[in-house]
Amino acid sequence: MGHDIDDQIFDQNETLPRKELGKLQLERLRKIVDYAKERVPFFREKLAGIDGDDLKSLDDLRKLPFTTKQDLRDGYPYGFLAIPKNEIARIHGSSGTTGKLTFVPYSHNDMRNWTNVVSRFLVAGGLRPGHLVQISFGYGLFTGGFGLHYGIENVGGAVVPAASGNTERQLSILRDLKPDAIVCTPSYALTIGEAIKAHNIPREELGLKYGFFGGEPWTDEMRTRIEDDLGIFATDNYGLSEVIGPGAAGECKYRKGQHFSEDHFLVECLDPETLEPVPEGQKGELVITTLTKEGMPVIRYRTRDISSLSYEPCPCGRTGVRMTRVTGRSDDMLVIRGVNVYPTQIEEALLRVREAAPHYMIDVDRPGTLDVATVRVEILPEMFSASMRDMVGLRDKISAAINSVTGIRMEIELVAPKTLERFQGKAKRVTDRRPKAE
Ligand code: DLL
Repeated sequence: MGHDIDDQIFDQNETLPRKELGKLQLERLRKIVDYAKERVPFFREKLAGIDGDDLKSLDDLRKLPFTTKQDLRDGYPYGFLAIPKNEIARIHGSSGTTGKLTFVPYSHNDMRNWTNVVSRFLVAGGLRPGHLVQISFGYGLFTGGFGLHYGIENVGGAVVPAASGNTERQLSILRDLKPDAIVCTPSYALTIGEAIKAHNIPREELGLKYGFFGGEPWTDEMRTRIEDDLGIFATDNYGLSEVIGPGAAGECKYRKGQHFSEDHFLVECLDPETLEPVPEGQKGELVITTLTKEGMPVIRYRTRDISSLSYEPCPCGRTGVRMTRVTGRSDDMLVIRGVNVYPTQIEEALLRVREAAPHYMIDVDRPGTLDVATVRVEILPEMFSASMRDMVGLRDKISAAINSVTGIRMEIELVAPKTLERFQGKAKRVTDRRPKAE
């Protein structure tokens, strides 16, 4: 399906030769540093002694201090607002994984730029004028629904703002309106795929062609499953509210990483411990500087997202650096008996075992001195009446698959089909009951 997509490019900035891009970035970086200093007390203090003009090359970015989620929280509610209140066009918010809300104000220009960067990945992944798109993301403070909505309309597509939840109604919309594309989190796509199967709806009856998924980590194995279930070509897109929302980066049809919109977002990949750049292709934390944001600029924002960058040219002609799939947030990483494990690794392992459903939960305990990780996995309905021996065999198979991906043994608990929670937005799969370190 991806081969059918012609090589349309939405915005010529996507193909700027890297030298020119670098010039544009430096020019914008200088401006945003002065702008942020002038308008936001936090940056005035943090950037004391550095002016835009002091930045002679992009490497000088490393002289600038970081901004963290905690800094944004400390500035709640309006501490990072860089425009007069009556110039705000929209406010979104993010509660993050820990629950405390931060607000993100946009200027009218920010809204235009946001719409533009979302349009880029939509076109890159197959959206064309005239397509009908079902948006099954939440609409609200979450940036997913509104962000994609404006982008789709800007490309010339039409939107069914289904919002997330009420899976039965999602199916009616899919079946009756026959949208060309669907937008949601990968875990909700899995839930919808499961409902389609449960109703025995043939994929061909749906007419879906494309899926644009983002908002949470997922694996290539999960992509294959979703594509099979829905009969689509699926692309990944990345972003975070503090920076803009969806649109920071997205895949093209070659799906060899997500192209960053580097004319708007300057991205670094740093070792989270030393905060020094990691070599190209190696994993590190993405750190993003907004180059054009007016409402709430951020400088060297520590995303906590672990990925790697590739500057290799891409056959699509886009020159924006590509990030690999986010393995997970550094704060989602579990350290189990000293080994680092991401929930996506469990997903990858489970999707290799045909008889297991990709629905799982991870519980971590420390009953004595050692960590015990238990993965609860649903079996497929057709396995439900299998013999004890088959069940034991399946448990061993899952355990071996997890061991080969993560390098550690986990307890496997098989549970009946459709008993684990289904997600409509971002999945929450980990319960860590270990005592917190002091
Ligand atoms: O999730 C923005 C978004 C919405 C992106 C819809 C794409 C589609 P937040 O709610 O602030 O914003 O959450 C941001 O979600 O730091 C990542 O940890 C994670 N995330 C977002 N997209 C991806 C992705 C939106 N494609 C946080 N792959 C980020 C992996 C993702 N993780």
